[in-house]
Amino acid sequence: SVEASIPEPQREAWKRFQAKPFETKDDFEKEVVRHVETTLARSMFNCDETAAYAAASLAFRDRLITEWNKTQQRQTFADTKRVYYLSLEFLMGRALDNAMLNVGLKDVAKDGLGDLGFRIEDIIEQEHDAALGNGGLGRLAACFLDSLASLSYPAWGYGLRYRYGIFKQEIVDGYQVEVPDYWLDFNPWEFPRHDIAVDIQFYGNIRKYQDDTGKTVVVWEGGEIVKATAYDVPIPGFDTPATNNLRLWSSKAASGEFDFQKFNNGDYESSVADQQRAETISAVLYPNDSLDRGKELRLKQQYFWVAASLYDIVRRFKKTKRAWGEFPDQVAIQLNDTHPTLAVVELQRILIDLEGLEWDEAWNIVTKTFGYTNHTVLPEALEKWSVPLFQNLLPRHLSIIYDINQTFLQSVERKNPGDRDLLQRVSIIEESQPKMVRMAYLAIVGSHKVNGVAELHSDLIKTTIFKDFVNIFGPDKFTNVTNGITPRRWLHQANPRLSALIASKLGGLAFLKDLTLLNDLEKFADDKDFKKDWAEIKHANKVRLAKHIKTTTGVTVNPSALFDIQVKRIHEYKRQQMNIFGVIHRYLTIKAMGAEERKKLAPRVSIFGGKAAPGYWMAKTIVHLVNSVGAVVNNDKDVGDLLKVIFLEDYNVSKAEIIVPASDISEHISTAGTEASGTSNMKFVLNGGLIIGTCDGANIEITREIGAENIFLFGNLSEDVEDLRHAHTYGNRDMDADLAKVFEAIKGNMFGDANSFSALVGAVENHGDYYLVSDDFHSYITTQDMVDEAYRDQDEWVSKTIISVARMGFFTSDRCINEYAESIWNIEPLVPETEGQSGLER
Ligand code: B1H
Ligand code: IMP
Repeated sequence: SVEASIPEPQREAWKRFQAKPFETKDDFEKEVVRHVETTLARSMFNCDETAAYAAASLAFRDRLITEWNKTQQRQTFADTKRVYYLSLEFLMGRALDNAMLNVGLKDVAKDGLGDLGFRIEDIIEQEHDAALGNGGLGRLAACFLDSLASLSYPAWGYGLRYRYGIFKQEIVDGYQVEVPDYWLDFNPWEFPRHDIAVDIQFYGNIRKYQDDTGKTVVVWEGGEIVKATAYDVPIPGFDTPATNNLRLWSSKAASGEFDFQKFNNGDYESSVADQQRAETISAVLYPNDSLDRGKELRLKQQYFWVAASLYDIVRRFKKTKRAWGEFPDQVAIQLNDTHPTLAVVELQRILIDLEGLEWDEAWNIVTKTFGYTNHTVLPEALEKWSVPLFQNLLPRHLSIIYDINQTFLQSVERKNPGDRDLLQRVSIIEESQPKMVRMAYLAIVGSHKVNGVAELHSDLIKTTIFKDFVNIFGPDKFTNVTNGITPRRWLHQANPRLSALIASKLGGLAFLKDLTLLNDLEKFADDKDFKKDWAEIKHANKVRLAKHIKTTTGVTVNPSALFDIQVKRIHEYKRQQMNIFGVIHRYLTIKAMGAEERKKLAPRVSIFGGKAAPGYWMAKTIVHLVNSVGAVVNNDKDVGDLLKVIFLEDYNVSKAEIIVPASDISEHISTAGTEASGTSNMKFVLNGGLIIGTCDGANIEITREIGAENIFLFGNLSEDVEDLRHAHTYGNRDMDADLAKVFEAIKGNMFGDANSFSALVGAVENHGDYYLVSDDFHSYITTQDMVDEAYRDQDEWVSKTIISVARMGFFTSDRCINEYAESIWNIEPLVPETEGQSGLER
């Protein structure tokens, strides 16, 4: 064994003094005090909440890293296959609460902090979100890490350590303003690994020559070198000591500091500029959700991260001294969208240029290793890189891409002789001006499995954007894995009282690891006492959100009103514009009502939240309209509590944890066929809210699971979208009459200068209404009326929410990860002996 290679006395000393994770309150307090006094150099006289947060976090971090070391040793000894999840985004949110709950020591920490004079809630609040992502795609990656660790899979996440995460959103005079998110001031959750550093090459030239044996050798030389340094973030599993790792790369100038030559020549500024240019690579997360802008720096980020990660993965494999042919038995790599597709090319380059394998042997290894997940069919989100840009930045990779494409097209040609059209359609190189590299096609050709993220979406990619590839590779290469969410964060952590109530009925917290156990709740759907507790918890969550609304916006909302929530990135396809048009319609309707009619109306609070990409002007206009409508409606005495319109600033993961448990109804109303899955829809239902939505993404499977009687579906179906759009272009349609009245109100300056909103109105009225707002408007508002109607019957409503929660077991990310493990990665969990001993009753 490996252990035997260390001399006995040394082994003894290590064993004697090895770190022991704290378990008791006293030991926790001892750790906190030690960190306050030594790591933070403070004393009990100046230990404020920030310091207490830092010290508590460091105590947990130490504990996690000890378990992490053991987990790594266990995996190395067992010599198991590992999966590597490559994602440019990990939207982790806060870590302390999650670590305390997953490790099962939140009560210990609560008492310990209490002894030291602090309230645990205040300490948790000190943490800055780790917001290294835009929205659903990044949060999915974070939920996957939680499930991988909780299920004890040998898994690593690889990403970029952005100095600035997604910008902070401020609303100033009704407009979105972006403020940088400098989150690394103090981050107790990361371990810098200055010993793990990789040199990454850019630019330069390629030179070919024949070696002694006559073999052609290619070298990539010259250009510039940037250094990648690893920062590790431990990922605790729930109810298991298994602790995985998220490795984030940070960029630095290769010399370590700056160019001494320049410095000594007195050119201090330019030597520092070189340094800064290198650091720019990992400086900022691109804030475009579902939009590709083709910037060189973004391609640099992608290669930097992919090359560093592959170097690390290959290094780890080489330590096993296995033959290259066994690489796919040891390594599975998942591409989270096309952003890491260069990994396919980089691995091929390593194998042929550096390790001397033949092309075919190398390519066979590559395609067995990779899997590719597609997250969108929106054309503007499909990545393409210009060939000239590629040629300059990564000359060797471009030449390998040409070779991959040639081999691929030859095989297509053999099976479809003479079909020039087909060859052009599927070519990895688009013959445009300039030529472009189509990254999704490269990802498909370089992987053994391609998956979509919900059933409808996976069907759509097979019949639309990737249709030709299904014919070429056969249908088995394409599969579906419906997204999921971790119930640890999105129920247990975000909604502790609901989690406790459920546990009291199911005999413990085991449902958090087997969410189908929720099924047993269904028998309480008519239990009077249970329903009372259930409704009381929802109300308390609404009170909490109402307080947050009051402190952040100054608006008072009535917690007994129906809370109608749409929080997600602002995008035309997600149709926040339809929602706000519906709100205006409601406002006009109320204004036109008599006092008697008004009494019958259910008071409503319409809550919006989400960031617009800084360059997405139409999305920013939507934010502006929502705020402008709020300013009018919320100050209209005549309307009072019947309607309030709230825009919550700076939506992020920790705010979602307050917002999600407080919804009565949430909106998932994308144009059919545009939202690949959606994951917040799952979170809202799991927290006892109902949803109003279109037949899109995972809404369809949610309906299948919870029953059509428990969801408010409306709108055109995805199969009709194309025809409707076609009809619009030929002017064959009438504007919805209610929507026309809404537009009249906007144009009459009811919400301020109509010119500010003319693009939004014009998109529907005059520019083809690509997102079918007018087509769906009528069914949207009549369905909203049905929501009002249903909400009046509170008894029935509460039963519906209980039944829905009981049937949500399918949407745990644990199910999802098990599907990936079995059908794509071919990996097994490596369960530690002490797993499941933290006392969850089953
Ligand atoms: C999703 C993205 C995305 N799909 C490009 N595509 C990005 C594309 O920075 N970029 O360049 C960033 C993000 N994100 C989302 O993925 C889908 O829209 C959701 O429907 C889905 O639930 C989520 C997770 O699968
Ligand atoms: P969805 O697009 O509504 O399915 O939301 C996806 C998930 O991303 C949310 O549930 C949040 O956990 C997370 N998220 C955090 N910040 C944002 C944001 O600004 N926009 C969208 N999603 C966000």
